[in-house]
Amino acid sequence: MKFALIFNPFKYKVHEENLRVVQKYFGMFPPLSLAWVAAIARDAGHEVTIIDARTLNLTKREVLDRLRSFKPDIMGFMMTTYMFVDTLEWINYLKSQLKVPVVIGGYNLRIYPKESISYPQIDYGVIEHALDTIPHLFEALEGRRKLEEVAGLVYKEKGHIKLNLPRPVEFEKFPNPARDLLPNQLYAEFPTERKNFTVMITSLGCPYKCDFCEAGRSVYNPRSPETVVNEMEECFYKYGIREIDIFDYDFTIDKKRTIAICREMRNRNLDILWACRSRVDIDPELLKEMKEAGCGRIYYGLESGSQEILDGINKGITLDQIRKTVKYTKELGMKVLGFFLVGAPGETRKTVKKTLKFAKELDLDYVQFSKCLAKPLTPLWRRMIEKGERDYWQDWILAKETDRSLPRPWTELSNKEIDRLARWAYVNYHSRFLFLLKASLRVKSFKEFKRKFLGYLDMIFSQENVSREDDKFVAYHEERR
Ligand code: B12
Repeated sequence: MKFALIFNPFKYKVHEENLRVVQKYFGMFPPLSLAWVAAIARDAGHEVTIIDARTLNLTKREVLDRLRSFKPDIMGFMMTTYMFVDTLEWINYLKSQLKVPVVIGGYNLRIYPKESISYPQIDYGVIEHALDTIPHLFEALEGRRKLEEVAGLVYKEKGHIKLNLPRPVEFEKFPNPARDLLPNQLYAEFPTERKNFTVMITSLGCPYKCDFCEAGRSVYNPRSPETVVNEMEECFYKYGIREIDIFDYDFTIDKKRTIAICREMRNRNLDILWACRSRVDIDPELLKEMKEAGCGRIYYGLESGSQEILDGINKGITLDQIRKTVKYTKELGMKVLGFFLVGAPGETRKTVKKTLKFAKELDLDYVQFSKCLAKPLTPLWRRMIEKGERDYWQDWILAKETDRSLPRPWTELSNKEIDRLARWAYVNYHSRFLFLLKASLRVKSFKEFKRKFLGYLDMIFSQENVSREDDKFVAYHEERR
């Protein structure tokens, strides 16, 4: 089979957790999910291409031209809940022109599989992982298997939607993502310092139980240290990659595994600058190992400067742990980014002020103030559904809802106030003479300077007080400026 995977650009949404300026400067990232799917399909003997229309800045028409010359038997798209309509619009257009079957996959399929394929232009959906489902689906399309034998597939038969339950997979068995099909030289993230840059996933799932996160209590499914470092080595030698952001929910969950990865990176002498996400209840010994292996940046989920808020969201950390870990990370010479929530359960103006003060006291290199949201699968969302509220996200997928700011019954703050407070926190945090001076002195290239400076200017001068739609939204792309 000839399989074309398309990654479409997406707009800013009022219902999402980030402010528009953050979404705009967040970065150009490789469509990693599609690169996994491509590698899986190729290992099963199929011919695959990935068109990263977002990064290559391609119009629908240009993608169509590329597809016409590739002549796919089937097209594939990754769908998230939030950007579902953007991807659907691309599917509508390409399917109307090419008339080949469409298969979709991605996190949203785990939540709303039947709703997602209820559209006539979508033929198949992969509910969880593609590892066995895609090879088996293609066997079925070639007449060597029946559709009802394809585990993890949602499909249509005589006007009815059928769902075959997925089987658990071992992440260790996945081939490395097919980065050879991606324009690796074009990716960059707001804080990146080197090129080429990529993102990596070394484990699936997270055992913690934070109320605002959709990944909590999911099965932790790690790849072995050897497999992880093999992938890094492949990135280094084959794709000229010099900086990697490890996007695992928490890279440091298993201390032994993380240490083994760090030591193996050092054994193989890989000059890679890397970053990862972690909780603050991390062992100092592990932090030292990470620094020695080239870790330059850690993203900590700090969430709030108020202990009551931290306890209320089930975060299981203390302000004191945050202070100690951030201090030690900085002493070791690693940069620290703090993720904070605005509008968490019990939030007031006073607690937001406390959070901003705390962030300043910690003197973080980067901060992110996200609006707390009842995202699908989060405990916050589950509780709203249990109380009998309509599921906005399900309605959104079914096109019964529009993009709008969602209720937050857990705080006295209105949505408008939350928007304003998040904006105020960003502006206030960044507009300090010493912070700006330090940030400017650390910049390593003109491109990095430009990206950060433009981001700052946009944040100060063109950020709206209350989130609104933006029909002209285009994510920042340093190669296009
Ligand atoms: C890297 C990444 C990105 C990258 C690249 C996009 C991508 N997914 O490739 C960037 C930064 C661009 C990105 C953007 C966004 N992302 Co993102 N991203 C991730 C991340 C961290 C890793 C993806 C990954 O490789 N996982 C490992 C692989 C093995 O698992 P997988 O992605 O689920 O893919 C498997 C299956 O789902 C399936 N599959 C996936 N796609 C497809 C497509 C086809 C055709 C088929 C057959 C199968 C299939 O097969 C894959 C292999 O088994 C995940 C979190 C995570 N840890 O997974 C979030 C995640 C997927 N993103 C998420 C979100 C919210 C977004 C954004 C909306 C964020 C934003 N506000 O801008 C955008 C939307 C992008 C879009 N086009 O719609 C959510 C989705 C939640 C949801 N309910 O849909 C996740 C789950 C994070 C989270 N917990 O909130 N993301």
